Amino acid sequence: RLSFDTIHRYGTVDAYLVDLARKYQTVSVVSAGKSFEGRDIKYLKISTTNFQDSSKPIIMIQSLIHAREWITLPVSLYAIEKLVVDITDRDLVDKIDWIILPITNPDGYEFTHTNTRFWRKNRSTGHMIGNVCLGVDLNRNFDFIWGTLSSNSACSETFHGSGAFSEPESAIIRNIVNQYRNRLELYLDIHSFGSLILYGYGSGELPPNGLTLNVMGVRMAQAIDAVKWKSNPNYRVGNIAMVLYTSSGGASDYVQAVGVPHSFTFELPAYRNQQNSINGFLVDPDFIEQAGYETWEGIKAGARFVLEFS
Ligand code: 0X9
Ligand code: ZN
Repeated sequence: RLSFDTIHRYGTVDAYLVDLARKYQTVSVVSAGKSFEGRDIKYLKISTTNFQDSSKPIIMIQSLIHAREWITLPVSLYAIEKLVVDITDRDLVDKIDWIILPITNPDGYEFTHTNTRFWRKNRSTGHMIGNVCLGVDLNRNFDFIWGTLSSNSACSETFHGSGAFSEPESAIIRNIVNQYRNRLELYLDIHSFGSLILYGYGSGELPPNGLTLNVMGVRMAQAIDAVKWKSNPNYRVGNIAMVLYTSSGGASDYVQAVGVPHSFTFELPAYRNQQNSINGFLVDPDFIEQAGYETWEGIKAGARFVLEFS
């Protein structure tokens, strides 16, 4: 078991995923490919039957596409715990197959521990101008109106790369989504911060089922709000461009556009210090387990919506 009193490093999480797959019959670990610097990007498949032969709906959860958003990691780890080790909602384990990818951007993530705490992008050096500015914003690198509402400058925090899927980390997500596209019913890309549940598209255009996405988003938000820390704001739900800002190349937009019916970006609550000033990406150790717990309530509400209406 991994504790919820600290944010674990890549190596610890990586070993934990392998260990779980060894111990539990319902779990298999998949090495989906390597990051720019050569770290293995692993995800778990969780199924009470044979994942490959199954026709159950799939829910996919991913975290840490942005390196500095540390609080998103325990959310994935908590979901794994509740689906594998400490099962309280049998139906969700029996009726749904789960894909959980805890560390989408391992190079950037390790860099936030060893060098620059607020690093956001990956660590790809392939697009440097002269010898400065590296890294691509993976959440601008997907093939959804790529390059139109993002930055072309390698020095920008929202640099979109040299082309859609120029980065191994985003190509890996594309491959997973394409492999399971016909069974994927819900995709959650977990970010921080802002207490938001967002649906497509980043252009401001709504998918045909936009109203359904709103209803589902509100259900998830209400489930979280019911158990959240009172000092944190309620979640707000809406279209990415309307609630936040416009963007292209987003992971959740790509997944929605290729036909996965329900795709969301979560923005977890911000960290606030005693004076209530916001330093959003920092992590309050007391909030780690709570973040896992309350977000799991939201994920469960989403899963129940899938079972009810899909
Ligand atoms: O800007 C982003 O990538 C996300 N916000 S964050 O503060 N975590 O960086 C929001 C992404 C939502 N946009 C799309 N999925 N298009
Ligand atoms: Zn983010």
